[in-house]
Amino acid sequence: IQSAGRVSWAGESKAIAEAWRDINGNKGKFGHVLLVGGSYGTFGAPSMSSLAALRTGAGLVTAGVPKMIANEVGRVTPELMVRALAEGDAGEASMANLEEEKLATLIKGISVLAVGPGLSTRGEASEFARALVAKTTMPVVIDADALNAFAGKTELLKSAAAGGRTVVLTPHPGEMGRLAGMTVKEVEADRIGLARKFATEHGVTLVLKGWRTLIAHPDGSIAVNTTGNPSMAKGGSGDILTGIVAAMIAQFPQDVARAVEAAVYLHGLAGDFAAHAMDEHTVLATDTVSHLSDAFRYRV
Ligand code: NPW
Ligand code: AMP
Ligand code: MG
Repeated sequence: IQSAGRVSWAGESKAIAEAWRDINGNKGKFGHVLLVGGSYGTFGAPSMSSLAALRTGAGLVTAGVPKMIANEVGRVTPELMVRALAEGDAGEASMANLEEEKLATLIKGISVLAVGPGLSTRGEASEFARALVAKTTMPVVIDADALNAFAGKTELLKSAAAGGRTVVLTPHPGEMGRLAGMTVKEVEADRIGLARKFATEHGVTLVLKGWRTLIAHPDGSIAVNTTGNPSMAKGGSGDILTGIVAAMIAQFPQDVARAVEAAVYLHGLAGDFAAHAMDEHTVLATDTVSHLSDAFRYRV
């Protein structure tokens, strides 16, 4: 780490989440997250992302998911609003959602977009993800299958970030490899170098997940996360991180770098509290959400 130039600890940014919420605040002041994802068979992913976004403090959260799974996703918690998306034959989001009027309705009032969890790569889903990112201008968090949609097409990410738009990518090493056209082994060989290069060349914030998740900013600065444990090496953990990242950006749009670092730190810390209260084997990703309160309250 020392040989890689200046790095900081993600935990230093947690202070951003320690201040009281504005006493005059209302739900309109804490941002409206739109979580777009899900497909037949993976309704859990957008459900978990949405739940995490609500538990992190976003004012409003809407899940935009294929019609076939909309009711199911809505049942994760009644606070969640749901928009049914037009779908293809295999229950995946289709290009029809990007017709001008439909898109305008979908993104009305939205302050942060998160796209990818459970989206699938079937039918038009990948084209839909790319076009959704291209046709919108609010801060965007790109995860899971929406990252796969940009594999070998990363110049589109660069265009999306041009002009200073906040673009946050949250790949695990497998997704990072697909994005950058490398093997997982090559990704792991120099995580700091790769993350910094990708973030600066594309003008994006890159969250390279795993043990000791890295957060690389467009200016080349890097933060290392120290929280998290193997109880989180289970399906759903990343989907939950996506919701936390989006909700932190929604609440702290003026300081995206610290918002993303704090999100990664809180996610891991909630996982640490869950593992302590339960057992590394038994913790589920949703248990991590249940321990977010402990993470927010924790003072170093
Ligand atoms: P291998 O096997 O080592 O070659 P995928 P996904 C690699 C949704 N989900 N270190 C590894 O490759 C997601 O949101 C839905 C090294 C592994 O086999 C997505 O939309 C759930 N390598 C979709 O499913 C719960 C690593 O990548 C491969 C690595 C697919 O996402 C589950 C797997 O990655 C899931 O979140 C690491 N740390 N991590 C639901 N309940 O609805 C991964 N790899 O093929 O991108 O599949 O991550 O499961
Ligand atoms: P995903 O593969 O998209 O579900 O993301 C997995 C999430 O769990 C990421 O935030 C990882 O950083 C975290 N995670 C997985 N395994 C570990 C581990 N062994 N130690 C710390 N964090 C982990
Ligand atoms: Mg994932």
